[in-house]
Amino acid sequence: MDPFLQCLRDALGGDRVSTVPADLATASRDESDLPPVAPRCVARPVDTAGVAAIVRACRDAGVPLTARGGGTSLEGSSVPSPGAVVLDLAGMDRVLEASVEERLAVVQAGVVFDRLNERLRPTGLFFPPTPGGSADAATVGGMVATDAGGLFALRFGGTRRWVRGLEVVTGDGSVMRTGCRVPKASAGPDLTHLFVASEGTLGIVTEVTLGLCPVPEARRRGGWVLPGMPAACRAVADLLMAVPDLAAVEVVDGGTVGLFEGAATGDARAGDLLLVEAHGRPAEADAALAACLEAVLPHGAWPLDPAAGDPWDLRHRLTRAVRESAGGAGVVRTDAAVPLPALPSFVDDVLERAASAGRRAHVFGHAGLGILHVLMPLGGPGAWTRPEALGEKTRLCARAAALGGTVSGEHGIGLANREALARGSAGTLPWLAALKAVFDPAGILNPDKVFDAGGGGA
Ligand code: LAC
Ligand code: ZN
Repeated sequence: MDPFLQCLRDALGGDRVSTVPADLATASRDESDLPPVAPRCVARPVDTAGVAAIVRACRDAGVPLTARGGGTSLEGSSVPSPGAVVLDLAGMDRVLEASVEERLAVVQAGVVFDRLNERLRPTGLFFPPTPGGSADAATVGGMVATDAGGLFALRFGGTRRWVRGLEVVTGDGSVMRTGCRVPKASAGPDLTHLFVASEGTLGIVTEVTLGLCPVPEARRRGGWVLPGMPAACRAVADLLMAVPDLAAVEVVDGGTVGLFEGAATGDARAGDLLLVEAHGRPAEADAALAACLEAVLPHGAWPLDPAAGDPWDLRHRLTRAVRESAGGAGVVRTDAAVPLPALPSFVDDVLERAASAGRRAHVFGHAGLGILHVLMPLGGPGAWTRPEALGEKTRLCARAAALGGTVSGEHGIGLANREALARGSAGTLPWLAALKAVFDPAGILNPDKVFDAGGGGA
């Protein structure tokens, strides 16, 4: 028996460390289309002491460690580092506390987003960020690790805004608690949020103290067809002037809508969608929707056919639908964000270039935040070659950064965005690397992610 594996088994119990091929295969990939990397083993701790024991064993042996929540990363954050132990946190899924008075929950990192909100339902509170298409699998720990956003991040912010405190195991195996239970603190620099979006490179989040929000009394949804994606994007600033606290403003290009059989949008010119959701008291939400209608009409909006099905249901299924349309060949994607005034021309340029090259680009996203998902399928009709798609991704990320936006609005850096980060943030990377050395002196925590600009990435 490999002495390192024996050491992990001694720490956790034999049945909590697997080298079974099926387990290694599951842990070798995430929802990105990056090549799988089989880990050395999968460790399944049930408590913080178990996590700390695994971290210390990896530190002593110099073995990399990749933490895994729901495995829903789209950018390779949870693809194992070569030779890594995968630390599967799915077994740490308890809701330890929910306080209505304090509007907070204390949860273990492995609790799934949808399960948490189901558990919270009787309290009348919820944890708002809603990751598009993966709310049924994404874990709170993974959401913290990437500062996951989603459809309602426009009104409620991303995960970061709701994190009041953390329990973290750092790379030397120490257990640290950061933050507090109250919503506001001025007690020195903010260590809690240093770990948000760090993708398991600075520490392993084991417990999260989350602020919660009252469930809105009423939710009203509106949707229109717009004459082109640039027009849909131009309407966004007017919508947000009319109703600054809209919960969601989404756009979906007509080509992507067309992937759904029967998803007619009520007009032969069926096309580009602009979707909004307003929250509040019933009268407020109604008034918000009326104001939205007034704001979009001058942009040429016409109503959706109510018989054509729920566009929000379609919205949640876009990522998976595009993946299916690629027939297993994979998808290269971006989630770059640009300032709102640049959004119409950014979108126009993406679609124009794809059309003139005879390629299929699927463009949708959280337009209210300037976050755009551009998906380039590597199979099916209008497929891109991988080098072409990666070239276009590089160009779009550089353009977004040059416009004052960012290379990742919500999915994180992982493997697939690290070169773009390195190019766009050259001045800050040495400081980030210095921070990594403080929290992870042996360099074992997900070492090839975020900071390491070398090698490939797709
Ligand atoms: C979405 C995910 C992919 O917005 O971020 O659907
Ligand atoms: Zn998204």
